[in-house]
Amino acid sequence: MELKKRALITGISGQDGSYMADFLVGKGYDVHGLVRWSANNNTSRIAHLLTKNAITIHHGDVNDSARIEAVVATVRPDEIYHFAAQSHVGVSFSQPEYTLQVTGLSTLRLLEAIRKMDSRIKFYQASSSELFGNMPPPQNESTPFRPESPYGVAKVAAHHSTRLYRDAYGIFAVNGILFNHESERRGEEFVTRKITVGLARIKAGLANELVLGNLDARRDWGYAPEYVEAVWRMMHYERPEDFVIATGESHSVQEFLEQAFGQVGLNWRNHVRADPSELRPRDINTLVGDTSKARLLLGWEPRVKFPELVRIMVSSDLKRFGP
Ligand code: NAP
Ligand code: G4F
Repeated sequence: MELKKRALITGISGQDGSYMADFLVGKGYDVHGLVRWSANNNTSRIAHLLTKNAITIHHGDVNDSARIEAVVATVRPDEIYHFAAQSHVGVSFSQPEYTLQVTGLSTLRLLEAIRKMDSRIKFYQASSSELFGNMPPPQNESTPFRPESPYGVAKVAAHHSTRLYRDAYGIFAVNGILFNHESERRGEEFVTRKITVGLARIKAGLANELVLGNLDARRDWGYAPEYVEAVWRMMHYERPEDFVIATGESHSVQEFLEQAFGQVGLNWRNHVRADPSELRPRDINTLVGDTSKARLLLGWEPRVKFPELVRIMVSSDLKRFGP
């Protein structure tokens, strides 16, 4: 009988970690997750898995090397999916050092644990289109990095650490350069979810306005559950390589507003106030991913496109706040 594969997911309580857990449980994996301890419940996105005892939780912070090594030694995973991060780009400007610690150095800590303990453990690094900054679109695996935020700088360090440990120690370590991906589980401080929650609150009479920053920024927004499947496919490709994952389309924040408010018959201009307090010292104008490599080598294609993504998120939040 073949033994179950064992995976360790850091950031399992976040958007991507929770979808990765769903996906791997569905594939029959023995799934373990790292969760930072909190006196308050921070596991709402994985509650459905916890109640079924479908996953095992280990408490720990990715800033704590000793704890990371202990968890890796206890779990002895075949695969590590490293999603834990301070993942908010705006917050990284006010907390740059902390972001570099959590988002940058945590990758090195995990890679060191693998190198010391068992270099056969496969490693996934949640790399990001933030690496590219304002390099001209479309961006692909050959586009140079020029990050425009402390978060982007931290992700560049993590990206190169992953590549270096692959080259230097032969570890199966891959970077998934994922463009923005959203869902009904997206954190409420990211612009798409801020819009759909804000809209649902306005519709329910709980708020009058929604305050946003740069409405001209263009992003390549995909649907998160599809992206974790791409992640799994790159972890099972014949060689460890880096892949861009995106939809190949970009839309502005204003287009997201038009689409979301339009779906419930409201005019966004009557409800949205753009405020300089929400602007960042630097921002990225346009991200559009070129996924030719992932299509060819992984056979991966995005299915949910922009209007459908907005519809999924709007209808989920309308249900949550509605009558
Ligand atoms: P998310 O929802 O913000 O999830 C981040 C996770 O990291 C949460 O589970 C959080 O735990 C955990 N975490 C934060 N600091 C930690 C610490 N010090 N120790 C242990 N755990 C910690 O992010 P996401 O959208 O799922 O993204 C997942 C990863 O992909 C991140 O690395 C992000 O930077 C990267 N990424 C995301 C996108 C995107 O569009 N979503 C695109 C490219 C790359 P709590 O629940 O306790 O906060
Ligand atoms: O939703 P956002 O905060 O996402 P951002 O900065 O693109 O970062 C996300 O995607 C990255 C991949 O490219 C990930 F690596 C990262 O972890 C994160 O998941 O902002 C999108 C755009 C920005 O241009 C921002 O300035 O929306 C603009 N925006 C306008 N008003 C706003 C707001 N962003 C936020 N969060 N809140 C606003 O009120």
